[in-house]
Amino acid sequence: MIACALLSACSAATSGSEPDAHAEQSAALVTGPSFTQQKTVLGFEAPTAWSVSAGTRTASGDASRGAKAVALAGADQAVLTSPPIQKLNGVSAKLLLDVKLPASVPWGQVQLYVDSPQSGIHHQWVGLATLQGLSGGQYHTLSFAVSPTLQALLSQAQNVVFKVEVNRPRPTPTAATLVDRLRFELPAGIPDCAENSAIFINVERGPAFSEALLEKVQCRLYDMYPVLADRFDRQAPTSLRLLLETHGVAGAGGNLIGFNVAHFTENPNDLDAFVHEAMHLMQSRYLPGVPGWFIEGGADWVRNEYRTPGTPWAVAPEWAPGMHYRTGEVVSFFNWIDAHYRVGQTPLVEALHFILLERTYTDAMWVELTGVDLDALWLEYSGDQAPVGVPVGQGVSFFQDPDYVRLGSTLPVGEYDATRLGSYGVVNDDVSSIKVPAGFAVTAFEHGDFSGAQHTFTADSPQLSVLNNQISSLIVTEL
Ligand SMILES: [Ca+2]
Ligand SMILES: [Ca+2]
Repeated sequence: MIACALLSACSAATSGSEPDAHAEQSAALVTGPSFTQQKTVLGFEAPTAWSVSAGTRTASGDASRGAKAVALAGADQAVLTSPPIQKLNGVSAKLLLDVKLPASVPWGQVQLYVDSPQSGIHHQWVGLATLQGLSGGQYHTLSFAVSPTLQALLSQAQNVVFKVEVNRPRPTPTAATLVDRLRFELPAGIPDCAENSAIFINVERGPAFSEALLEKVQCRLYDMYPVLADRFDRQAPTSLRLLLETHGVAGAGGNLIGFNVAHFTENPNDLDAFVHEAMHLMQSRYLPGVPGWFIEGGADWVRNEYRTPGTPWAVAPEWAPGMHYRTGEVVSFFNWIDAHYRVGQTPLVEALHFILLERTYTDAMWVELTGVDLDALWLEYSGDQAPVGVPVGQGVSFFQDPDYVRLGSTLPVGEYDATRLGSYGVVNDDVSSIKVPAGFAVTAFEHGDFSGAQHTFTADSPQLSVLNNQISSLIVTEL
């Protein structure tokens, strides 16, 4: 199943306030499977998770990669010890480490060890790299060869501990040596952002696309997919397929994300669309029957949470005519629910997400999570302005799918342009069946302003033979 993100991924609305970018959740140094642990630990993004044998180790913002490095001071010799990493990814023939000395040293070296007693690795020496001759004040990359035997062991090992032993004379007691970015060397052609990643992206090339932009696309996924997987689905796929395509905007399902090269060539700042698509992969295990608007709206909500500041995509800040939860634009609605009905609790999207991994969707879930039913929430959110339809049978009913499946709304006599239809929850260009009670008729139009192709329906139509998925305005009359 490919969840298409046409509506949400391509709406680059510039109006409205720009919500603060959500501070990315600090990656979990947790027990249990983690998509972000290796990157966080070996990238020294949580430097204090490493222990030190002598002197001090503090977090430094002077990083060679990411936001943080570890600063060692106060001892000529110190051993940094990592917390255990549950499962190593990307094991290769070379380990690399970045080191920055305060000044060049007459002697010194770094030695690397690995340890995983439960996997038969007992304080195994990996190698030594000299610090002698390196200039101070800048990062240098040290290299340690990993033997084929050790590679095989590490690929299977659990709870691997890294030890970095640093020996060098200190120019002054307070001058710090910075250590950052321990990683396995990546195969040629894989962007740096993939280092220490728990996922691997297979790019399936198609139409021509900028290589620089393709790397940015991959990096947005390498950065964000593991964060989303840790938060939303620890069982999410670890091997992704990235397809270059020529249609739509982007879509995702299973372990696949496709995107239209033309859209991203024209909108190179729309990379957060890949956060939306990555969320769709977290939603892949939903039981059937989840409304499409929640799948799209939930992915939009997540995209908004991790939004890149300064990019044009923005959510509508509040209800406005033309909006209905069924037609999209629900991020502010979800935030409003959190602020009014879930104070101090898990956000609604996150809570409902985990329920949907276990149970078939029902409208009663809104009552379960908020105490109020969905339409009542929507009405309150809109300040009692959201129009509501009439009961089925007292007007013409419009459904998104054939055979009267997925009711949009039942509309009384009146004229409904595109905006008004949207306010009632009738999704533009998606009506596929209509129920017309005796005494009613409806004239439907191709365009939103009562123009273009038109057709008058005077009886039930379980599968529209004209204007299927094309209706954008309509006039309901009583005969
Ligand atoms: Ca770092
Ligand atoms: Ca339809």
